[in-house]
Amino acid sequence: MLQRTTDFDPIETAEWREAFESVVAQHGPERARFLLDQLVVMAHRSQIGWSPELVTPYANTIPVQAQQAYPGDLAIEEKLASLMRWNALAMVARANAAYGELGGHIASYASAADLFEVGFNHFFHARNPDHGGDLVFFQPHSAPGVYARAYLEGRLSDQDLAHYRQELTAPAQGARGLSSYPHPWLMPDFWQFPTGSMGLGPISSIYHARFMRYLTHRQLQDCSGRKVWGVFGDGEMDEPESMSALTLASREKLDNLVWVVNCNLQRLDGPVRGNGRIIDELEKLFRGAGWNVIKLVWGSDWDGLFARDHSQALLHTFANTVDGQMQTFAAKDGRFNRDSFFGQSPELAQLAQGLSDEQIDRLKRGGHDLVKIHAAYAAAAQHSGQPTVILAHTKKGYGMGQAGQGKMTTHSQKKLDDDALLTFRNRFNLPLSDEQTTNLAFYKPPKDSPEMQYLQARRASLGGYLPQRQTQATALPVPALSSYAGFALQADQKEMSTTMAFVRMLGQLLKDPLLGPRIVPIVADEARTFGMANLFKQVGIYSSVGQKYEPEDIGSVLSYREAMDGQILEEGISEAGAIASWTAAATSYSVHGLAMLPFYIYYSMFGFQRVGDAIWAAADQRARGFLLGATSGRTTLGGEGLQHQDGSSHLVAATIPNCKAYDPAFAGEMAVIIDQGMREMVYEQQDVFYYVTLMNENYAQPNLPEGVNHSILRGCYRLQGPSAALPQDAPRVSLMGSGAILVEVLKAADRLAEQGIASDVFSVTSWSELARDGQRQEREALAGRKAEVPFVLQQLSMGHGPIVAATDYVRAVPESVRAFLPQGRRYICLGTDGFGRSDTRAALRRFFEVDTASVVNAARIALGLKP
Ligand SMILES: Cc1ncc(C[n+]2csc(CCOP(=O)(O)OP(=O)(O)O)c2C)c(N)n1
Repeated sequence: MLQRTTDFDPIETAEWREAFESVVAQHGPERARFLLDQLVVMAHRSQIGWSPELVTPYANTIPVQAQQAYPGDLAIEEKLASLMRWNALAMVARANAAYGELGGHIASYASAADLFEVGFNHFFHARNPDHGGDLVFFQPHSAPGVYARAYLEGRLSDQDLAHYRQELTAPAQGARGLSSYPHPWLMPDFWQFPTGSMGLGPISSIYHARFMRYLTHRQLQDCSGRKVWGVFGDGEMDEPESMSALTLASREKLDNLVWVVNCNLQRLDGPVRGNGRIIDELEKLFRGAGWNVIKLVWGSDWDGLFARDHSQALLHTFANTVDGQMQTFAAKDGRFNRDSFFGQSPELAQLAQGLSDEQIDRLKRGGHDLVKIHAAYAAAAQHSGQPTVILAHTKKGYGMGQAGQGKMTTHSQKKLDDDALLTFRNRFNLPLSDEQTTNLAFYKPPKDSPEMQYLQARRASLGGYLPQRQTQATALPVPALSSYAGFALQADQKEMSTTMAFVRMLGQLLKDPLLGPRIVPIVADEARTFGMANLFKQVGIYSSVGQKYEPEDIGSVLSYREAMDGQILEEGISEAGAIASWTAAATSYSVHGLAMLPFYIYYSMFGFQRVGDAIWAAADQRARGFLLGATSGRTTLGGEGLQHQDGSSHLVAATIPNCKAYDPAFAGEMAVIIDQGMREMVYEQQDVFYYVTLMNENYAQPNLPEGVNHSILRGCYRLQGPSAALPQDAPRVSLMGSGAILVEVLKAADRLAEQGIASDVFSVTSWSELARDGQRQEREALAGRKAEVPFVLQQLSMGHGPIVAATDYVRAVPESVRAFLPQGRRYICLGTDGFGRSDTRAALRRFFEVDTASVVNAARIALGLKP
């Protein structure tokens, strides 16, 4: 907004202006800022109802005179960018010409190409022995552009490009298929950060930047001099995750973080803010959140127009032009824009005099001008004390002409007709014959051509190619189980909850001289709930500024201690933030070459259910770490009711291929699982992560039987056989139980024995591992290969008669093993389907029919006895 009210005394206004200009001219900007600050204080004091606008005029933040000389060869860089535009376009169009179903995007990269290229040529530093490397998050549907660059660099072949989105068919042609979006799971030596689900890239980039500070402050690795760059969409900024950690970034002064928001004003269906201006909206939002904001709105051709525009007609007009209209200007030609834009006032028409229609057509937006982009990136890179966002104004489908530039439908355009292709070739001066163009031939200049040499030299000076995912990290030894979990293995019927046991183990592990410092405990404001307050004192809570206050509880053994080298990441009430934080730590082995081991403990309901997509992305990123779903179980968390009682997380966990999920009943079982998880993740360096549910119910913890460790890890073991007091021919059932419900099952076994019924009790530690094993064996058999007997079948064969399974999760969880049980034995599943509610555990277990009496009843019915 340029002015708030009508100017009724222009002479007075002019005097104020002149006074201000003379201060700037004579005493410089610092003095000017000082005076303005004074005026602001006065304005607040006199309560005139004024505070400065957060939005600046619709123009570049960096004035022309502050631009550095361009350090590169503009002609060559533009030529290279044009080639990448072409190869990216050809890649998508070819895939869709062959198979219309493959999809892909042309218009997004067309808008982002220059933003990427300035980064690649001048800023994005690769990791090599001398430099830890920058982290770069790419807009997902611009992936073809990143492949197009890797092709010119010689990292991908013609054949690879020809197999975009054909990961399965490619190998038969001697090619590697290229994944649709950045997926480290699918291209583990290439992509580092999955961004395909909008909003997760932005929040993840913030927590990665913060984690680099954490590593530095804890003196584990010096990450100074490294940056996190993220190119995101303006539509993407609508996702709550994109926005939710902005203040964390500014509070933590993350000047190692630069976001470039590609403001092409469009999203998939239409304009992002047809009736407003997204750049202004984002400017206010980011500035309000404490970020350094750089508007990159107009290209260099506009500099002269602004300089001649003494009446500020351009700024007035922009202030009254909404994005929907701006998009129409992008979609139309110079003739139209002369009439419709410059025709709006005599002042504008005068500015356009001397410009041909073609020149008007080619007036660039800031995000397409290498010089302006460089100036913005350089300013962002040098800025200290705040994260920076660059709001880069671009055109969606830039250069696609009538076929797509600024069109409502451009996002989904995957094909261009011959005329459109030839126009594109001419527009970007591509060295292609008509035939090559209409055949969508990929183009790579000879190796010794100046442009290829330039391209290689630029990357060499920035440390190598990027993106490039690395995996070397020194393996960490895991201490002996007995050294930290003896109390759990030999629990001697002591009463405790598995949560208490876990926290005690964690406290011990943190003391291990080698592994301890690499552990990252993460909580989302529930450390006290889980009994972890003692860790505040023991290892401290990470704070980038230490502790500037005397805590209320100073002197107490559990006092709240924040420290620069604190180890706990206390994320506050943000599960989205905490899981992003966990992901940063869990991928440190790859991103930083330093294995870290995060334990994120949270209310189990607020994990897979609340941030399931973020966990899916972490799985894609090959995270290694522990997720601990605490206060778990629909009936075990008695009083909290419908939105807290988790009955489904194990169902979702089972769908993530590299997630191993366990629901142990006993502290000893849990210890064995944690031990194995640590071994697999930090010692053997497997790309798996563990989900373990923990309960808050106190009950007697038995000693772990001898020789069951292997079975615990595979998913179940026989905990006890039939009572010796019963006759050999007594009716017999098998009872399976997991988590806290195993305790009900054990009581049911006693009750049944009193009724003359024998039982074998199986402790199920992981339904999903049992089901996976069964499915694996079945696939082997179907493929005509030798299959083993499913593990659950092997185990159950130790018992006889019908089988009753009971869990604190929905029935679908135990149902998942039905196909792999011994034949001819009836299988009844008891679970907690339905909405949770508040009451005592006993009442809830009665209600959901997973209590002792329900197990007894199911066993009798299965045996054909009266209830
Ligand atoms: C969570 C999520 N929702 C929806 C989509 C589908 N989608 C992919 S790209 C896109 C539009 C992106 O618009 P914008 O962020 O403005 O980027 P542009 O392509 O315009 O540069 C949408 C809705 C997605 N990938 N992720």
